[in-house]
Amino acid sequence: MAQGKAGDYRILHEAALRDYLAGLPDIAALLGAEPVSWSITEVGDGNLNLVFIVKGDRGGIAVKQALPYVRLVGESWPLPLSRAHYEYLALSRQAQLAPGLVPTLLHHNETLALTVMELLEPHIIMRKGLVAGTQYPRFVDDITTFMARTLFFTSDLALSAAEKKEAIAAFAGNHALCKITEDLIFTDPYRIAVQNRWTVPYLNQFAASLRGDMNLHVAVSRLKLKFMASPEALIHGDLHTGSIMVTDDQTRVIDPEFAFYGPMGFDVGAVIANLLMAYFASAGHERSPDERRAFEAWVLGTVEQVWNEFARKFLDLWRADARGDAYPATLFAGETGSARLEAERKAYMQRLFGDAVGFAGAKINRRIFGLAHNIDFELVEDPRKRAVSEARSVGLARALMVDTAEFPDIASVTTAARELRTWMPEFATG
Ligand code: SR1
Ligand code: MG
Repeated sequence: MAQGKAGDYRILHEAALRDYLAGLPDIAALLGAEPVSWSITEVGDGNLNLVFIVKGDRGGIAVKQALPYVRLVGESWPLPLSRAHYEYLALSRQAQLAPGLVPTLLHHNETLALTVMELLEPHIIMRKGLVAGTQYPRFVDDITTFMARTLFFTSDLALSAAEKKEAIAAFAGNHALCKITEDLIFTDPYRIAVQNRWTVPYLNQFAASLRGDMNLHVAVSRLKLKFMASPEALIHGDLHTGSIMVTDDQTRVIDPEFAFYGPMGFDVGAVIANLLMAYFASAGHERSPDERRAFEAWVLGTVEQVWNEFARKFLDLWRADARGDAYPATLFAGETGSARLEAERKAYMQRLFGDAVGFAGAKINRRIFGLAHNIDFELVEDPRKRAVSEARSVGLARALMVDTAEFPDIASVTTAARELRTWMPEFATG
């Protein structure tokens, strides 16, 4: 890891980046030929950072540099460069715990807030594939391995109390990124906020409902508190389908700059929410009725398998690898003890499921009424059509958040989604 003097940070545009990389022998060797022949393209389409793809005649790399502000908004919204440090730390830990499921780290410079990683090619951002109606056969197995292993092995079920507290402390400084989540997901969509936007005029009434619905305000505030005050495990913190790169047979989780010790259900709920949004948005992308039925069935099947496989893998790890200080084995000796512990494991998973369901609802609403939207909906050009998909999603989101207990299992979530798929809001029929 390279370090310079604090204050030496500068934004590396093409020429400066070329010089910088040319000074890194391992990276230069990987790219090959003369630095002057390398192609350098800025491809970042996320909300925060610069991302470059650099290619030489031998190979390619991806370079990510944090900007001192939110890219989506501009310099008026400063953001600490330290997020690059937390992203590097999280990626390093995830690489140990879920090998092959995150990009390989090649170089990190703390001062420049810059990380060089393997170039993921021909991977694409999963969200783009879902918009196109592509099914990903490896996704369930890979994402559930990633979540089960990164969440289990950083929790009190696997770590000693001392290790766990040290780990919490190592990420505690990433609070500016947590604050973004606290504001943009758990607060702004439910109040008047300048950065909010939605599909006007169709969703005006829906936005007003979000602001006036006290049951929803209680639900989202409970979720916010859970997010702020539940350091259960090292969570990715932004595990949407834009943070996942895929091919037919590979999955890589990227961009953990929002990582901190938080509630496990936030990551699981993020994956479920983004699949549900892909499902509802699908109607807006079909060129003829029912054209995407097979894709939509795959998405809902995937939602079910994501939870079921995650829960199975997490429980298997708990049964086999519980070296942490929680649930001491000495308290659960003998047949009675092990039966009781097994029942407790199931109860734990049920609570985690409830958290994931609630967080999934909050993740949906933020993409429809908050600052940062997603292309699942945004690429539906006809605003009325887009609003229909969004309104169906919002209907499910409210139920997931307010009536969480009415969703005892993942099948009840997909059943509700399927029912809403044919619901027509008044603005669409009037
Ligand atoms: C101002 S940042 C907006 C969003 O982009 C990131 O991907 C996170 O989801 C964040 O909430
Ligand atoms: Mg990101």
